[in-house]
Amino acid sequence: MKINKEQIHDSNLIGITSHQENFDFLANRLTKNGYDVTSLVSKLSEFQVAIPSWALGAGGTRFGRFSQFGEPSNLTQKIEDVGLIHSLTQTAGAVSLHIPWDVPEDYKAIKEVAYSLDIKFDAVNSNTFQDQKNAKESYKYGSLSNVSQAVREQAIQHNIDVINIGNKLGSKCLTVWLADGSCFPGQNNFQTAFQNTQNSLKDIYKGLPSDWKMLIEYKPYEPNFYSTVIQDWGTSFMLANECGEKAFTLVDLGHHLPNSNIEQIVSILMLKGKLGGFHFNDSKYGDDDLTAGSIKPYALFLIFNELVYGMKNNPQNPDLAWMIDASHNVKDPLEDIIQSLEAIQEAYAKAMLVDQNLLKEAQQNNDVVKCQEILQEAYRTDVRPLLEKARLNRGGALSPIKAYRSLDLRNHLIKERGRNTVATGL
Ligand code: RM4
Ligand code: MN
Ligand code: MN
Repeated sequence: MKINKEQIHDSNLIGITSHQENFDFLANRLTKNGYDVTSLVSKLSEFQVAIPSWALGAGGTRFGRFSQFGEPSNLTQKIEDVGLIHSLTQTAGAVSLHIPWDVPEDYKAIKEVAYSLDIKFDAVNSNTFQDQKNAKESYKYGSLSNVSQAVREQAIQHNIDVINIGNKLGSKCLTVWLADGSCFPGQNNFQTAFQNTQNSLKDIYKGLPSDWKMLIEYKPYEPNFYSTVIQDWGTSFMLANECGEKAFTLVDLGHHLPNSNIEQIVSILMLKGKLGGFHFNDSKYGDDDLTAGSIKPYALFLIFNELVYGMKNNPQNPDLAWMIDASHNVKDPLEDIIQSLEAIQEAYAKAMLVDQNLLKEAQQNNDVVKCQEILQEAYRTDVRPLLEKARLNRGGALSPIKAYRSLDLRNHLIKERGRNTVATGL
């Protein structure tokens, strides 16, 4: 299912006057304070975030899963869902595939669907945390770290296969997240598990095309509850360094122990030129995969403050692969993703308002109060009219959620696909 520009345009009519008033008010104020509003808006328009192919259906927990109805039941439909989100938000111009959940059957056809919707193929993700159909070896006791060479070889080969699939689609990046670890003390030899992982990653790295990147994602626990081989940014950073200059660390916001200072991690990785990618979500306790900005919006802003600083001051760091990595147990997945995109753009816009020169001066003078004032002045600014303008300029919706609802898109999807369809994913 597709929506056209006219439908979006019509849905914008209701709010357009008050948008213009709000925008003029904010733009005047910002211009008076020395900001280049046109450039802020165009930076927001350029900022695109990939949607993971596994987040378009309902997510479940180990206690069960409740369908959201009308879910995409094949890759084409998943890309069409990303297309819907992108038409409304103009911020989701890429999809990130998880293999083997989403192996294309007909590459040419899939590419055509994606291009017709202005969707690119971002990082491809390997999966060695589940056993694959008809696989010879099992990942029950780990994949790249496994004590068995045969298991490690199968997992390495899977990653190479994923690179080949990505290559056919125009992707330039492989993301590796491992569930490997142990549930009980003594189950694993930490050093052996680490060394096996390092060697396996190096083997995968050898298969990486020259213009590709490899992103190594860390996570402290789950599904293993005693130890995880790639448990934190330091471990990922070490492994990326061992692999080489095309390997980087990927930060998933939900993959930290409570109260970790993620903005500091982001900052130092960028200084070292090793931050490669980002998975957005929010959490209260663990890897909750909730809507970005729904629980700790100030933390998201502080993270973006470091990202904006790094993108300006750290040319040694590559362009980042941005992705939403969320799961939707109780919300319509498309609405949830739209809310995440809004929160991401909002945090980005606010971070761009931080007066870096003034902040530096206040830091030099150890003026702690002033430092806080500068950050909070930016954070407290209602930047939503800038986001609206960025969307309108590209033919998107003034309010993507309102448009999604007024166009009754979920019911159209249910009519088209049926009620009890189930998307592949977790
Ligand atoms: C993991 C991790 C990975 C994602 C899987 C589905 O917790 O966040 O990025 O691919 O979940
Ligand atoms: Mn992730
Ligand atoms: Mn996760």
